Amino acid sequence: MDWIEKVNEAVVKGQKNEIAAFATEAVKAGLSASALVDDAIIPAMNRVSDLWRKGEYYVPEVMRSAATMQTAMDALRPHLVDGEHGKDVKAAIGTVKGDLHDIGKNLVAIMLEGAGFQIDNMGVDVPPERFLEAAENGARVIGMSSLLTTTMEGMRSVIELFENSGLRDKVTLLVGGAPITNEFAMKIGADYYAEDAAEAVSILNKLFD
Ligand code: B1M
Repeated sequence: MDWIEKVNEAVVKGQKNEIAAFATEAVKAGLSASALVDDAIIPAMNRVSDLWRKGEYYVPEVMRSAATMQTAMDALRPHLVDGEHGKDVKAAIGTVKGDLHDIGKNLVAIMLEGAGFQIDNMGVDVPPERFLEAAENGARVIGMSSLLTTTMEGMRSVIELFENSGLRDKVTLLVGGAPITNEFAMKIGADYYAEDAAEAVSILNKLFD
């Protein structure tokens, strides 16, 4: 089994205790950290998302793989900094006010980080003002996640705040989460809707290459 396959399998299976050693050994063996992210880690998380959608993975498996991916990214970060992967684009991402779901949002954050974006992961239950503050501090992408029909309207409040602040044209507003649709995203005035983390990466990569 080569290193790409080994790291990919470890993320899919959630081998959190082994992954840092695998990633470090792979870099020592001559693989670039960016190749590991692009060819092993991101495809692994896409596989995890597929398994989740098919009902073959449940929340604990998804969380285990997400934690494994986070550990791999932590181990690879020193090798990615200033590498060919780095983009000079800050992206701030958070789960909207009242909502505590963060597994999908963290997946999006980690995969954007893997794609070279500088991530400000603001966590969960993020008040609208905090999104604006992130833009004032230089974020050019504002990502909002919501998993509840009772909190998704909070995205509209964030966008209204941007519209009234003079900063609306300075940021790309991306929204996602299980109850969100493209129609809803357009209705509230977001720039983009992404169905999953891979689509979020693909949209932002096209905008900031
Ligand atoms: Co909650 N929960 N939950 N929950 N929970 C749901 C969302 C629910 C659908 C379950 C159900 O009833 N079938 C339901 C919502 C119903 C609705 O609103 N219509 C629900 C409910 C009701 C609740 C509570 C109210 C339950 C209660 O207390 N009575 C409560 C609310 C707490 C709160 O937020 N204030 C609650 C609590 C919880 C836990 C804390 C127990 C836990 C969260 C743990 C955590 O996140 N740390 C939890 C969980 C785990 C779930 C389910 C089972 C799984 C969510 C998940 O992590 N999915 C969920 C049921 C379900 O979805 N089938 C459910 C895996 C993850 C990879 O997918 O987050 O969809 P997802 O992310 C995807 C995409 O949506 C997208 O990319 C990811 C994939 O790549 N995406 C983005 C997400 N954000 C994006 C942002 C982007 C782009 C794409 O750009 C910025």
